[in-house]
Amino acid sequence: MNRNDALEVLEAHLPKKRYDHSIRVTNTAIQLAGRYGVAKEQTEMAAIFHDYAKFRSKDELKRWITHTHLPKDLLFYHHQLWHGPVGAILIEREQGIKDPAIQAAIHCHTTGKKDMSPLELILYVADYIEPGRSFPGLDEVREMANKDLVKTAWMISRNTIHYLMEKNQPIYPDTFHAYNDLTKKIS
Ligand code: DGI
Ligand code: FE
Ligand code: FE
Ligand code: FE
Repeated sequence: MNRNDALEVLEAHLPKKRYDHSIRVTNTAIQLAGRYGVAKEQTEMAAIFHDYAKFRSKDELKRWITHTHLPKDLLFYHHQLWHGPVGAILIEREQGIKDPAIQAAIHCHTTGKKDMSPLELILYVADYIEPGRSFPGLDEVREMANKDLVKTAWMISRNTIHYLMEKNQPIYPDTFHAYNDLTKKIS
């Protein structure tokens, strides 16, 4: 599938604001891919479709988790965490995109995980720093994204855990696994 076909498909599945976010994430991810030597085509597809399942109903997302190989512990956490794992499955079933690297990046884009590949790191980072986002501390993260991809992802996982704890939110294990693994890897 080329970029234009992919965007046309995406547009049919997302409201305008989320579609525009996806385009900004895609442009950001492609820049990072150039900087860090990651394949452009895979990066582009992963970014375009990363929020593909974001507007499915809670019931539908729950059904996909229940009836596929997806980890059942997701159901004990916030439904906000479900669209990545389900999206990774739906792009194959509905759009015929069967690339494990793309699917894995979409799967973990919200939480991160242990041992993320460069493509996975790029999507995780691009989703957080895309130019439409603004919150305290983001400038520092954007600056680091030009220098060190692992350190940037570490900052994001740390900020995310901090933010969730401030809100007394439960934290999914993969979010901690990302933080612990990245902490070991930063010098
Ligand atoms: O889909 P997007 O809004 O573009 O971004 P996303 O998929 O990264 O989702 C971000 C939200 O997910 C943000 O509000 C923080 C939340 N989140 C990330 N990790 C966890 C989490 N929420 C809970 N409850 N637990 C987590 O581990
Ligand atoms: Fe998302
Ligand atoms: Fe994110
Ligand atoms: Fe997103």
